[in-house]
Amino acid sequence: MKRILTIQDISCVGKCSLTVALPIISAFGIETSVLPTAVLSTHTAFNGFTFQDLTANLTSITKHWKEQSIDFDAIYSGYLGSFEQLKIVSNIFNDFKTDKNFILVDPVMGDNGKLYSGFNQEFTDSMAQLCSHADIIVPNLTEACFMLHEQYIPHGYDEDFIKRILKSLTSLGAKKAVLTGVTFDGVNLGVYGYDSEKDEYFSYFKEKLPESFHGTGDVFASALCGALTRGKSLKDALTIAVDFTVESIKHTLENQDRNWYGVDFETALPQLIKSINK
Ligand code: PXL
Repeated sequence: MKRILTIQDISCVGKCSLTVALPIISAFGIETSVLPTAVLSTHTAFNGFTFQDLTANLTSITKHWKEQSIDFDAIYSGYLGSFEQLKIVSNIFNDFKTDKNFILVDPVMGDNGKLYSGFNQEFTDSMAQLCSHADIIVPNLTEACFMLHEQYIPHGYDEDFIKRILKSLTSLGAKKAVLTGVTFDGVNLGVYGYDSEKDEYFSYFKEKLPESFHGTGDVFASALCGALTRGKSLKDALTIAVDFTVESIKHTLENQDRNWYGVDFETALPQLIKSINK
């Protein structure tokens, strides 16, 4: 069985980071190992969340894994809360990278032109450095613009702009970059990817749904990492991950009792499992 290591926080309530990555990667029939970086009562969009930093535990955990000769088919990092954690995760990449596995970095820092609570430009610069060690990075346009010191444009950009951003992202050092939340017409929303080794672009769009929700980036990145680990091509993996994210949002919109803080990805899991085994 394949094994993925995912490094991100536990937001106890909030349907994001580890509480999303674990079930989604497991649904792919992949063992999920976790390195929790912090425990928050909720994600940071709630008022008054608590935050217990786990930085001090990270190195002893990974040292033990080394002693036990544990390795991974992919390493996937998400939300990271401090400069020190970025440094430690970069060391973990060094220690656990092999020529058979890949590293996926989701530089979770913001959305809609704004950084999440606790982040600033200096942090996005350090995250850009972490991205240079990845095989594939999956920022949204906000995160990409902060990392590249580009003006964020909410809409009205064209394909040339997106292609330029993607090339700049791969110049940071990652071999492949995927931009999420791309829309040229406000009607269709999707992803645009670039493989710098093959000099190939990919895009995949679906009709934009009327509402957006927290945690969809984590749903997408977890599904993408799972699909790639199961051996899908980047193009097929992107299709699987976008379809799953859109299905999750659709189920959420159909749910009268939906909560505001996350998507009902759970209801879309059976379909995801079918799409992987097709
Ligand atoms: O969904 C990304 C995410 C992950 N972890 C924490 C967050 C967020 C987004 O706000 O606050 C703690």
